[in-house]
This record gives sequence, structure tokens and C-alpha cells, in this order.
Amino acid sequence: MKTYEKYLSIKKEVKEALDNHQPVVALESTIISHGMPYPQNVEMAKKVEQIVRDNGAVPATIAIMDGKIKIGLTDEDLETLAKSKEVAKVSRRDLAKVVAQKSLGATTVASTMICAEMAGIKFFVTGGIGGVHRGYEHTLDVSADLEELSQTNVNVICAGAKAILDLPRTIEYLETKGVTVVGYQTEVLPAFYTRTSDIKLHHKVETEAELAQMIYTKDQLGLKAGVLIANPIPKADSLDASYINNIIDEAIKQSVEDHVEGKDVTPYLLKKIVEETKGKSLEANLALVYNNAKVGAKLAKAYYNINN
Ligand code: PSU
Ligand code: MN
Repeated sequence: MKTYEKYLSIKKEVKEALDNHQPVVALESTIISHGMPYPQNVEMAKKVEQIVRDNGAVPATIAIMDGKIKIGLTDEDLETLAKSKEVAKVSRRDLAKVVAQKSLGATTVASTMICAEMAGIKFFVTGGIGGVHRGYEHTLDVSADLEELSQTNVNVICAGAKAILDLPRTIEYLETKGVTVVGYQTEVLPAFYTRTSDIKLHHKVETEAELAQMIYTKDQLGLKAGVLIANPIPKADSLDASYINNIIDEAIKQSVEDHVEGKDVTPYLLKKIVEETKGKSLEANLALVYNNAKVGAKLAKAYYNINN
């Protein structure tokens, strides 16, 4: 038995699926607590689980509660995370403290990857990852998500990265760290609210089966890292690039004026953007998460078809 197992509390349904080599998809909880307003956040959390189910996998939302790393939450847990003002944003550096103190914590991309790997989950669906922040030359603000992708064996499905980040440098960083970034039916990095950017990717797949084969081979080769899958927001839900980029630029300016730093930067910008777009960015955010859930569940299924 691994020493961390006593800290894991795995929901029965998830445990059974894992034991039977059936597809499981992890979901993060910072997107609920710090990424969206209430009550849309809890509606999203429930709906995304349903979409994972509808596409043939078992969902496992991850959070820290009562000194345990919970793998798979109840609707009541989701409600608590969505409503509470006391929930900590937990990245790698915060994980041990929040577990030890038995406080309530929501996991970011980095810590969700860590916890998913402990539980034996290989696929993880989210909206957007953290990255190299604009102005990093002054702040050195680089999300721990990038480092995690380079060392933890969990494959992450996202809609690219937001233009709140420095996208070219985010991709450079991932390249340096040896992280495979794959465009799902796209040759360029999607920029979250929009389907494209001017950053060309080196790998593109058309199907989940092709992607599953690539990940299976990575595992067989013993390469330890997450593959980052970039799935563009559906056309019908995407926002006009110049419209949203102006709003993002303005939000970043405000964050500098307000001296926002560290872990507060991303939640601050997300909130500002929702306000300034009068909820349009939130609608887009919901749509892309649902779209990622579909691809993630199908990918997990395709992967286990190779194995079984
Ligand atoms: N991007 C989003 N929504 C989010 C986040 C990022 O569009 O909710 C969250 C994720 O949990 C991600 C974290 O892992 O923010 C990154 O925070 P930071 O930049 O402080 O590493
Ligand atoms: Mn940061």
C-alpha cells in the first residue's frame, strides 16, 4: 500500500470503474470555486459530469475535504464548493497544508493532476490551463500547471489557454519541458474564447482513437508527462477575437493598478471579464467545458478499448 492511499477517499462508482479498467475522467474544482460565479458554477459542475456519463465514462470531480483527497463528489459536495467563501485554491504547494489542516480546498489543474494520478486516473477535462502570464519578465508568474504537465502522467483536455496569458511563451515553456501539445482537429493553438491563434502546433489528430493510440504509446514507452490536448471552442459559441481581446487587455491593466498578485491573478481576471462581457464570456466558458467533456470521455473510452 502506498503511503498516500489513506488520504484518498474514492467514491464507490469511481473505484469500481478503476478496478474494472473502465474509463474514468477527472474534473477539477477550482473552476467551480474560483473560476465561475454561483449558481452557474454548480450547474456547470453537474452538467459536465452528466456529459462525461453520456459519452461512456465515469466522472470524478476532485477536491480536498475533511483531511481527505476526495475523488468523486456528491451533489452536496459540489454545492458546498460552489457556495463557500472559505474554500482555498489549492495548487501543488498548498496540497499538504490543506489536507493536514482538514480545511476545504479546490484543486487547480496542477493539483488535480497529482490527485488523479494517485487514484490511477489517466484523463482530466477542464476549461483552460494556467500558463506564463503576460508581464512575466517583471513578476516571474508562471503557473505551476505547466511544470505539472511535464512530470505527472495525466492527460489534460482543454480549450487552449486564454489570452490573459502570454501564449507564445506558454507554448515555449511546454516545449522546453517536453510536454506534447496536440491539436484536436486544429493546426493552431485555440485561445479559449476563440478557435484560433497564430501559434502553430506540431501535432494534430482528427479522432479520439488516434489520440488514444498516441497516449498508449507514450505510456508503453515509459515517458512520464501529461499530453495536453487542445480542443477549440465550438464555432457557434466562440467570441469575436478583437472584442474579447480588448476586454482582456483592459482587465490586465486593472489588475496591475489594483496590485493583484500570485494566485489571485487568474480568478481576478476571470471575474472582471465576466463582468465586462455581461456574462458572454461565461456562456462561452460553459460551452467549451462541455465540448471538452465530450472529447475527454470519448478519448478515455478509446484508450481502454486498446487495453481491453
Ligand atoms: N483558467 C480558466 N478557469 C480557471 C482556471 C484557469 O479559464 O478556473 C484555474 C485552473 O484551476 C487553473 C488555475 O489550474 O486557474 C491556474 O491558476 P494559476 O494561474 O494561479 O496557476
Ligand atoms: Mn501564478
